[in-house]
Amino acid sequence: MATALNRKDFVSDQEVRWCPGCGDYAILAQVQKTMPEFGIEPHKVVFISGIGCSSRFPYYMNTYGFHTIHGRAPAIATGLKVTRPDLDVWVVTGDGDGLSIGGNHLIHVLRRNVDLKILLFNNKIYGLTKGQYSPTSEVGKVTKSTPAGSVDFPFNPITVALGTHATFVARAIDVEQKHLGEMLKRAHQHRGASFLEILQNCNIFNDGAFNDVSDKGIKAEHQLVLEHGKPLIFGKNRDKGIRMNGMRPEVVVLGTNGASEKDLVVHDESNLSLAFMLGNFEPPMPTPVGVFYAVSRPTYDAAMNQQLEESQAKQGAGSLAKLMLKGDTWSVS
Ligand SMILES: Cc1ncc(C[n+]2csc(CCOP(=O)(O)OP(=O)(O)O)c2C)c(N)n1
Ligand code: SF4
Repeated sequence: MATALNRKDFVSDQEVRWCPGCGDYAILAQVQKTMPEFGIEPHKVVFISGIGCSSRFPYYMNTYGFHTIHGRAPAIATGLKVTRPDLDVWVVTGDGDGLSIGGNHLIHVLRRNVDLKILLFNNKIYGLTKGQYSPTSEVGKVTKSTPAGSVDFPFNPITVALGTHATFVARAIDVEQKHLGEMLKRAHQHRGASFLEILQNCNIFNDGAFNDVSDKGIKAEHQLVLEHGKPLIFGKNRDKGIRMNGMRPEVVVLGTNGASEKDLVVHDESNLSLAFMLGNFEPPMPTPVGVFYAVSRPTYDAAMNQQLEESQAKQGAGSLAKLMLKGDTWSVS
């Protein structure tokens, strides 16, 4: 009988080189802790990243991995998954890597529904290049590259993913270890492109960007944990909820002004309109975490391999040499 895997099986011998206190450590620790539960041996797992602090992730996993080019991890991961569907392929990217230089690649990998698990570490800043504003930084962000404040309107990773009709879209927080573990499991269970945004603290260049949802003292008042089939309730005393006022969501305090639990919106992971509504929540609305949207659709890799098999069954195995020499050929001297 095979021995059960444990966390150590996924820890590499590389020295971890992130700044002390970086949120990336917590994410790494949780991935290494959760991975053994999937029952997949490390040599069947591949982590593929682009460029950024977050993209150093593959070095620290005792799995196969590629540290590839800026923003292009989705393209490389697609090629690998299509040719080796037996592998468990993960993509690790940052908000700059995934939404700026790699924005095009990210939206298409989600639209195609390639069976990849995509972890986007969102620290709302470029960490590796020393703190320039990123596509998720808020308007007015003062950085070395925007001394008078950024005038860019930011991207929202969740609604970007939903806009591609991605089949699994979720959000977790670096320091919420148990919840992050649950989200990693859900992302892994899903067949198709799973998109998990992880709010990550860059304590050097953007410290406290997510304090409202991660600070122990106040988070309960600002965090809305999404659970399928359950009403949208939050607050330290679980006394607040989300109710529709016509087409607009509003926060109500249960037990006041006639508001009761039965008036609240019930979360439904298969409802794209609801997912968009929740994805657009910004303070003073609570920040949703959990699975916004999860539906099933054929995957690109499976469809492509099926098409190849059918073509081969009809026409026999192909020959690249014959294909190259088909039609007019000429020699260049
Ligand atoms: C083609 C190219 N353009 C720009 C850069 C510079 N660069 C390296 S990482 C990075 C952004 C990283 O930010 P993010 O993805 O948010 O990752 P973090 O470092 O915050 O984890 C940039 C612009 C590069 N390496 N290559
Ligand atoms: S610069 Fe920020 S994101 Fe990069 S390792 Fe340091 S704390 Fe982490």
